Amino acid sequence: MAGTSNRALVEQPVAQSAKKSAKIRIICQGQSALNAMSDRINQAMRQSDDLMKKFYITTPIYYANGQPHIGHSYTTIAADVHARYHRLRATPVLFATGTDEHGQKVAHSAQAQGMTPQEFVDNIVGSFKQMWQRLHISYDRFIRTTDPHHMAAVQHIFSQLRESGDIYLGEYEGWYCVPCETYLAEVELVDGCCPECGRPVEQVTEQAYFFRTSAYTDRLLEHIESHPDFIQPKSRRNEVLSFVKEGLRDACVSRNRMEWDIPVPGDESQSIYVWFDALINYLSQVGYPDKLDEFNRWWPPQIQIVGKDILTRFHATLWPAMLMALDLPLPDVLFAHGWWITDSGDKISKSKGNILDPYEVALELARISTATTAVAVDSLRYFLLRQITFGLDGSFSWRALLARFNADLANDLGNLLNRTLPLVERYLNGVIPEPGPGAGELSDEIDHARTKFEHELVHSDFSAALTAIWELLSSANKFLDTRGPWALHKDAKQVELEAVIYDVLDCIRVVAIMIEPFMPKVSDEIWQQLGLQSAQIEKRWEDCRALKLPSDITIAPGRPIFPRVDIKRAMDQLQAESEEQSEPTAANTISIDEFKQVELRVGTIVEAHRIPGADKLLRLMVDVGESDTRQIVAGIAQQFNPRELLDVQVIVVTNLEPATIHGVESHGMILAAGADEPEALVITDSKCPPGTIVR
Ligand code: ME8
Repeated sequence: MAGTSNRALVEQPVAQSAKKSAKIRIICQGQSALNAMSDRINQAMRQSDDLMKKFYITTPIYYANGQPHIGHSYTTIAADVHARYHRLRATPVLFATGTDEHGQKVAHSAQAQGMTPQEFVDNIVGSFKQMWQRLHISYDRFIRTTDPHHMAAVQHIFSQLRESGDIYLGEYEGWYCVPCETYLAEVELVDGCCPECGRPVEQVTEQAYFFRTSAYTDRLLEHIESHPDFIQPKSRRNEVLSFVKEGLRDACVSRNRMEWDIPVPGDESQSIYVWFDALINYLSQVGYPDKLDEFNRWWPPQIQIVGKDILTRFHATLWPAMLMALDLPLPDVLFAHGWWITDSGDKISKSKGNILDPYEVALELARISTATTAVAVDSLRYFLLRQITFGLDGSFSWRALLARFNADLANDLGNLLNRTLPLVERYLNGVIPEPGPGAGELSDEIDHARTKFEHELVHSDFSAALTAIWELLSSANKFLDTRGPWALHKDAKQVELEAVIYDVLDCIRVVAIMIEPFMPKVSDEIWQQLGLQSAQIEKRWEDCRALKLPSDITIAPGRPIFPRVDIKRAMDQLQAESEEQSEPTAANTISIDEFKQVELRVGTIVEAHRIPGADKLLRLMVDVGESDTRQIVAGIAQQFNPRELLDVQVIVVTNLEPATIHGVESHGMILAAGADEPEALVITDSKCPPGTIVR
């Protein structure tokens, strides 16, 4: 018997839509209570599905300024699990994702690669779509902020809010982080730099439009307090509550005109702030403002999943305030998950240059394990959502991935299938038997697993939902061991033998349905091996109950889905390969792509100072274009007099990680010739505008 939940009394909502669904009180006292709970959850889910008749889920739209990585994939896989689960429940689903394509970041990256912004974003969008296909993401809609209907929606909303007085013209004075495209208050800076990316910020004073977020402070507070499930998990809700209680500041929603943006309607001197533009994607992708039938069909989202980085300042404040100003309902749930971080605790991100490509990881796992690529991708999906409780941070490790692969996938799941199918072939001519009397012994365990799974998924606790399935697998494995079909066969107890084999196959069927949202291809493969694919049996959530396995179907065993990995050998091999890769090649060459990662620009030295106590160093202020004047520390004090350097045009590595040298921050490097000591500066032979790209 599977154990009961260790929570004595749990009061939880039963569906995403907290407003619309009833709350039920669950008292876990034993199996009968669990069954009752299951029925009530299902009834409430059905009622709530009926009420909702739809499940609209979104991911953030990712910046189109770099390749998709494991962080983006994490959010998107999580959303995919919800979407697939609701489709299994026969609820109409709209799962939307997309790309955020405007702004200086994108324009800079395009320029650095010698492309037009349009060419650049088209290319990145291709990479995102390819990644989602490779990771078995079943999105329904992919929005691009450069889509004409989206741009029209943004301008429409901007005008509407200007007319209603929610947007007004004022003067912005303060700090701006160019890479994050974020205006920041003095108190938010960390050591004078952006709290998000750690890079220097610019001081700006400009006329700009403001959105009256402050006017919505009280309403938002009231909404969060009266909707306990609106912001999840709880820890994030508390953070947001304290942020809102301090009073919201009006948000600057335009800035001086840039080259790659949506202009403010009727004021071509201003661009619409990228976050205002980006958040509107959630509305425009369901037809707002002109396709109202479609919009009314889907709005509001049942859940919006974002990373914790973009919750408090954007999704939990600016966004709901915008919706309130538009008089639109707020999303039912905003869930902010944690970060995948490196072993040293850094967030994995484009700006930190430490990204991990999930497809590369899957290919490597396929190579190490000899599983198919599709299975390796699903295994990675499983790992990402099983390993870390959704909401917390986690660090990726190969050892942990391989351990899960062996223990959970190869042993618990794979072995159950690999042990059972040969029994069907050996004792039952490869045909699924009738359940017969005595079958259904795993029925309680199945009900328990399903109930727990549903309950955990409602709260996006993917890891706990998977644990529920694995508890069922463990029961099934134990059942097979203790009921020993081998002995039953020897004793010629055919009826019992058939019942035992039927129960285990039935349980594998249920598991195949339950893992579908997480591992769709593995689920298909199990379905296929059970013979249910050829028999054209559909996977439906309502069939996650005992004794629903059809009989008289011929199974179709295949090769083991999860071949076991020798972890020690694999780790040694990975270690050796990574050492090999980090050694310079014989010719000491780098690829053109590696070279393209170095951003070189023409910079004009506008100030040069000696650094007290450092006789080799100069502190330079270098204009690298687009209002970016960098402080750079250069080891050239013994060769050059600061005064000689004024107005000299040098070549600057502009995307070098900031460093502190002799207590002075340095944001870039200037190129100089000379093996040990700089002998000559690399300069331009004619005047170029600062910021000109060097290729
Ligand atoms: O913020 N761990 O786009 P973005 C987990 N365009 N998740 C991570 C992650 C990590 N290390 N790194 C990124 C933007 N993510 C805006 C969004 S929405 C209207 C506009 C995921 O490309 C996580 O979901 O920087 C995070 O919120 C998102 O990618 C940020 O993606």
